[in-house]
Amino acid sequence: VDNHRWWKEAAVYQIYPASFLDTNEDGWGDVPGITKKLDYLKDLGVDVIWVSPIYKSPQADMGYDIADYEDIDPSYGTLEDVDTLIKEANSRGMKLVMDLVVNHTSNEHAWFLDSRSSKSSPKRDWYIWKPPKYDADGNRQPPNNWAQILGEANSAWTWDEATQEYYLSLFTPEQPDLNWENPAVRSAVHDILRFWLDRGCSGFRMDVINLISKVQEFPDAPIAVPTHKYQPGDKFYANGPRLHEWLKEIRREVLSKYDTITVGEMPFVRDEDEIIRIVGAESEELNMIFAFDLVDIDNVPGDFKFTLYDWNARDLKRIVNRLQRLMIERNGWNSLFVENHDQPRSVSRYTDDSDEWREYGAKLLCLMQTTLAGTLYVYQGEELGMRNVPASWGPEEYKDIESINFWKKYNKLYPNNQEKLSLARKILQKKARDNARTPVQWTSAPHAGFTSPNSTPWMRVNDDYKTINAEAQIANPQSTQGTLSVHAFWKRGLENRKSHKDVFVYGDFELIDANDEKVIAYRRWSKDEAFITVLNLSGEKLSWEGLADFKVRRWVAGNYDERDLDQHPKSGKLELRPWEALLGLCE
Ligand code: TEU
Ligand code: CA
Repeated sequence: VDNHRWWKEAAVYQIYPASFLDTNEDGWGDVPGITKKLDYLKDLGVDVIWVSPIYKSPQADMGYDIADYEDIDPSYGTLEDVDTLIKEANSRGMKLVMDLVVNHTSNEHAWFLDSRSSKSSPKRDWYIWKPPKYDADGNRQPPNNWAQILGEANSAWTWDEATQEYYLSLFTPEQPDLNWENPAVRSAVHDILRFWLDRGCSGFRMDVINLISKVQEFPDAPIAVPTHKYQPGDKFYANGPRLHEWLKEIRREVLSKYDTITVGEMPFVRDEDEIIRIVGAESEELNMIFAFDLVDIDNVPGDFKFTLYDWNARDLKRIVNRLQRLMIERNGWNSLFVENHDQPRSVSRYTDDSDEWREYGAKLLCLMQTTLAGTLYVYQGEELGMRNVPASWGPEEYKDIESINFWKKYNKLYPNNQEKLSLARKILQKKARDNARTPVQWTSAPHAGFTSPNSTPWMRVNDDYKTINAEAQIANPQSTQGTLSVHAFWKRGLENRKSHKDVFVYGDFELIDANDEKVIAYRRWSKDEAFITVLNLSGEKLSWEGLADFKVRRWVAGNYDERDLDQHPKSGKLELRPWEALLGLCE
């Protein structure tokens, strides 16, 4: 059987439009800004562009709260601007993927306005309404104890004064969950897909698509975090009873009639059988999912997100191995990503983002991703090695509703407790989604060239833009130390991945020296050739014995001086420098 698919080989680039490029001087990125950078993306080696939501939205959650699925928010431009973007992308051989957010709508969507207008509204049943419960003291309580995802301390249910019922709002009160049990809702969703596919878009990233089917008894969640009244309820809403039925329905009714790429964002799911049901070669559901294993690596297991967990290279290796085997042994497919708009910057999270080591860390992560199996997703600025916001920034610089809620929660729980509040600041600087949302650093001009010098960006530009920006990295692809700029390294990495796709996209995978605590190394091979990737995931010099059983013909890439690649031994013991990354062609 031919298992080759264009969407497996594609390099996808994620755009977070508000922070990408502003062309009309309002400090907010826009669709014409994306069109303007198409040549930049093409040159980098991008095949598919996924744009985070640009639909009409009150922006309670930066567009993940949609008020009209078939129109563009004026802050981003117009439908005609999107038509132009699609046309210009297509003419360069690139495709556009839209973000489909249909687990919930905005509370300002016409459907919800109608639904909340009265209990007898024909749209009442489009959302999830429940009467209150009463505790022993006669106080009104939500129908169950589920916590809100973007406001850990709050209930997932929002009280509606007018009709005296609660509605389910897993993320924020501004994002009421749709009732997928209702066939009219599902067919309205199908219409949205058709609308965009007919306009020329090539597929969808489906926001939290595994949360659409809820256990209909809506039971209380077990107590996982005893200090909190409301608890993580994912057991009852992630990968629920009818998920597969509804994904198959989308495929049958809509996707099967087009040539698309589909990726389902799927938090909480770990079970391999469950994943294979969705992305297995025989499955009629989705092409691939975003699994959260790698980006959840620093969360205390079972606890909320804003916790700090001390992980190590072995944890990372276990995850990589598991996800690679899932594709190869079980004939599934997956995505590769370490960044997106919900995650801190990868160079800060997995490596060392100090001035001394940042470039090495960013290139190590690039070498890892460009040599693993899976459809590769690069997040804007990742190709420049952009890093988290500086520790000196105060909480007022954080714009994300989730960060704001978290800061509020700490201030309520621990008022004036300097120790706790400085812990909260530290957690924000490490985990907040804002870390990935600062404007893209294009140049060393004021506001990093994201907007004109006289306008004010909606979010503060990272202080480091004078040294870290696209213009500088493109002007000097190779330093006098013989190292490539992060941008040049990515460009070559993507090129190399494509020209050896039988190995890097379709080839086999095997960990080398699986028990080493600091080095992650693996072999990838096709019937014609084999490569070995060696990554020192530590800031220490190491002597690595893992090469004992291999013979390297030639070292082809590395994140130190590439003029010295020859100096590395071709077998036996390998001396690795801090954060060193090497790619070798095997004998
Ligand atoms: O995210 C869903 C999700 O569960 C997480 O990525 C979540 O944002 C994170 O764990 C919180 O720290 C998607 C979108 O990517 C995100 O931007 C939206 O806020 C969310 O859905 C609701 O639409
Ligand atoms: Ca703008």
